[in-house]
Amino acid sequence: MADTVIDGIVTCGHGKEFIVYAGGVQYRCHLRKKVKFATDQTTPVAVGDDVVITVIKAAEGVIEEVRPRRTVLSRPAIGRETSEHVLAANVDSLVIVASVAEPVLRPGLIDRFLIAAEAGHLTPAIVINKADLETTSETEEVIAVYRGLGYELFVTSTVSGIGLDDLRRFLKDHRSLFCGHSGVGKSSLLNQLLPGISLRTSNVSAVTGKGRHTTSSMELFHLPDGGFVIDTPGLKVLGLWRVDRESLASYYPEMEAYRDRCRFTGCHHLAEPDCAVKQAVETGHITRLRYDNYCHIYDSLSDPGWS
Ligand SMILES: Nc1nc2c(ncn2[C@@H]2O[C@H](COP(=O)(O)OP(=O)(O)OP(=O)(O)O)[C@@H](O)[C@H]2O)c(=O)[nH]1
Ligand SMILES: [Mg+2]
Ligand SMILES: [Zn+2]
Repeated sequence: MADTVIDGIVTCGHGKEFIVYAGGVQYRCHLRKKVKFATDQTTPVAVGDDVVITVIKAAEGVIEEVRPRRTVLSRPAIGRETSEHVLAANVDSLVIVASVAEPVLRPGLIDRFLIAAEAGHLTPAIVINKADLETTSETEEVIAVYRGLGYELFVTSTVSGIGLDDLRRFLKDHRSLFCGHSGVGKSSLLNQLLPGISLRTSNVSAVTGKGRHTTSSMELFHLPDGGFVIDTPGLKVLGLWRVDRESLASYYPEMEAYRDRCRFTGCHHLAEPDCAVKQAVETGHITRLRYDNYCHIYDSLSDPGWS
């Protein structure tokens, strides 16, 4: 009997083994050698990849081919910065989750995810979760700044239920990936947004105020009306793939608008004299919050060992 060859989507990966969902069935698959060595990336197959598999047993197969990726969420491979690590493929929306408190809101990570989304052709959205906790003026500022820049931003709480209907509507028919620090409530949100799933969640440590890295690997969940959502383990930092000091400002649209008015072409908007961007920060046309994030990320890009 001829082998059955079918199309599927990678929903989960553990070491050399991948789960591929095809025609309503989950297949445990390994990779054909030619797929493994087809690229110089550390991730020849990523969650979200459209693949072709040969079925070898009832629920077992071999990945024969990876279809071209429409979008990628990438970072430099840890310990091998010249190699691309594709965190997920073919995702339309990157849902960047932060929380009002526990853990504290760090807008620097939001910017890193916004940059990675743009670089990989994903549309970003921001979720500020745990709205039931006491909100500080810094949090209010973050919400105002990103809304002011035109980003879709949802304020949510899995405790009070605020914002969940809007977020559910946003996810409908989309392919989304939830990302952010550990403990911000990514899995808790998905438990409420997706019918019939029950992901493990756990408390933020009272001692460190940090999440406990409860989710340990990525997992893809289909939505009832089409599309999917991927839950991911919390990240402390996100290294930026193919973003360097020269190109960083191009990811800050509000800074790009002033670039031609700087005295020097190729101005980095740091110590240079007559910098229109710095003047715009002084006059409040560019927010200090975003400019500071830019400066921090710029500094981090100097260290070749950084990831
Ligand atoms: N007060 C409050 N607590 C929440 C809310 N959402 C989640 N939590 C709590 O926050 C803690 C962490 O939630 P998780 O869903 O495990 O967080 P996560 O982002 O998936 O964390 P990792 O899997 O480690 O990346 C749990 O104790 C949740 O009950 C919320 O809206 N308000
Ligand atoms: Mg989780
Ligand atoms: Zn400048």
